[in-house]
Amino acid sequence: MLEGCTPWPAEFAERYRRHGYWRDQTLGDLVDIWANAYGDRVALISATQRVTYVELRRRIDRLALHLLRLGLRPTDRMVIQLANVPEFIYLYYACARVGVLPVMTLPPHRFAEISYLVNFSGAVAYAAPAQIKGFDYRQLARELRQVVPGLTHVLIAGEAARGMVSFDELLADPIEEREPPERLVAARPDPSDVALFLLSGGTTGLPKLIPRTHNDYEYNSRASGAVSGIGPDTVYLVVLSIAHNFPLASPGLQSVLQAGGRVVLCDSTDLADQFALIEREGVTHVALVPALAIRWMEASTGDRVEASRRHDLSSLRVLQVGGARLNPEPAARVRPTLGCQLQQVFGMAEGLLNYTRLDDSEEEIVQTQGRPCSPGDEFRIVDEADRDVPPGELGSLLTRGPYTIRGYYNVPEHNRRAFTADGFYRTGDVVRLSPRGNLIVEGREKDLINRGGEKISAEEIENLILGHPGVSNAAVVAMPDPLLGERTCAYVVPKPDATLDLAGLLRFLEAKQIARFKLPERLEVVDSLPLTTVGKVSKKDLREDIARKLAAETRLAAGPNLQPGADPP
Ligand code: OOB
Repeated sequence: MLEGCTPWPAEFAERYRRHGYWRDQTLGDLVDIWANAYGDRVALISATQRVTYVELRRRIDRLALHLLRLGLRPTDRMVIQLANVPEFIYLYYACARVGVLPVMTLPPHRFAEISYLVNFSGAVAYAAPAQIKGFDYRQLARELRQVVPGLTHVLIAGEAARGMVSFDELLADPIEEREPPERLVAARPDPSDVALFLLSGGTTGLPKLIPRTHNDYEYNSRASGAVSGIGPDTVYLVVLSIAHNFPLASPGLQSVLQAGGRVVLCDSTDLADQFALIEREGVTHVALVPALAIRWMEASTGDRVEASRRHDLSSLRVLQVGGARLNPEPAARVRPTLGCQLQQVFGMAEGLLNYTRLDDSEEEIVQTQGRPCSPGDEFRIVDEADRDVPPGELGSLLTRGPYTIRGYYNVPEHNRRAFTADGFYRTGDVVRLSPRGNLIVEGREKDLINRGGEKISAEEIENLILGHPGVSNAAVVAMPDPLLGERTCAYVVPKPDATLDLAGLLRFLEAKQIARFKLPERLEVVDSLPLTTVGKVSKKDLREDIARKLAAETRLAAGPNLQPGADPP
């Protein structure tokens, strides 16, 4: 196992193999298995490409040989920041074939996040688009190289700049005619070793890396596919960022390829484009965060539907919603408005995946976040002293199993807090059990903002705000939002004589080059921060304060006549 990663104890590994959870196949082996089993069936569809399983293997192998030729070696790390394009899939499996370890990042990440991840992972390679919406990733690559001389390889989807390599160039060069294919056999990694790193939701100041092995990640998608109705006739639309665990492997594109289905990549945030793809390709399955699911429902109901969005969505069978809590009210509207079945997904990049089952009762599907997808998953719901709470009562969720990590990469101190002595991961989620044994997510203990499924570490943003010359103290909390569920609110105590407004704070934070979704959307300037009895900032008080203020503002905006029963503001 790669240094800095925690393996499963031998008796667990033995058990996971005995039960058939782990098959000792690499993610790269899958590419061969798929090509042999599914041949000329269509595997992948994007705006510009239709690729069969055999062609998929050809492109992946070609890219894998090029990675070796460029000098990349097993366990080398590559930070990947690609959008929903075919190159992502080629590269992910090419890396898996030769043991190069992708570090999965998101297109909105900027210099601050990417440079940290390149450094922390010791990456020697970076893969990115040329540009998206006016942001030039080649410029980011140049800036990275100035601070990380070890960043030897830059791969660009689109037009490369000097000193960078373009995917088009590599994919057009038939290297397999010059290099013996045995090179790939020789480079095959150990299935029990790390295959990729996912990013953690982030509860501390700096993001942590989640090492996922070939064995566990293959099972992750296989077990997920089995409870999601994924089969050879599945047409799966990827609209969320492809590097997220949810669309990647939970069940995601990986389980669809395992089953011989079709993956349709959508790189547009425009609903009309998304709906047009559903109609054109006959999409059956899609994974969304609650905010996007709600937008889809609004766009397809009643008279408000614009002509451009009037598309036939009748091929949709399963709408998977996860990443943040979906309230029962929108959950109940999925079938009437979109005409398909809802499946709630409560998952985490660290492992455990809960799904409502397709044959659960409507009530269970609307009211709960499902149950673990593998019989090998273990979970406990515990009180502050790690004692099991009685069934049905609230507690924090602990878990371990055949696809749940035993430790983050290279953070031994943090791991002692994030895992129990017997290897359970402390999810930080507060849950209870429904009478039928499904989990209901009621809240969380971890200090983050879940902005429509995108996780923001409060501590990370607080540390940045504290660097502002006019700030004496700061706390960042979630404020309720009807669409995104939560947005970020910053409480700031200015230094004497300093004045501060949101625009000024944002200018300061933007200069730090962080992803825009992390920027606070409201600033509350206060004289002091409320403290708990032990002298820590009371985020609970702050969350209640901002929720109260927002509720009062909403009432005011609605006007007294519209809210006859409401309390006076
Ligand atoms: C998914 O993964 P992450 O790693 O971005 O975030 C995990 C956390 C969970 O611990 C929980 O706090 C929250 O996101 N969460 C949910 C939820 N799904 C995730 N909270 C309430 N209801 C849900 N349905 O978000 C993720 C990974 C794989 C599949 C789906 C989601």
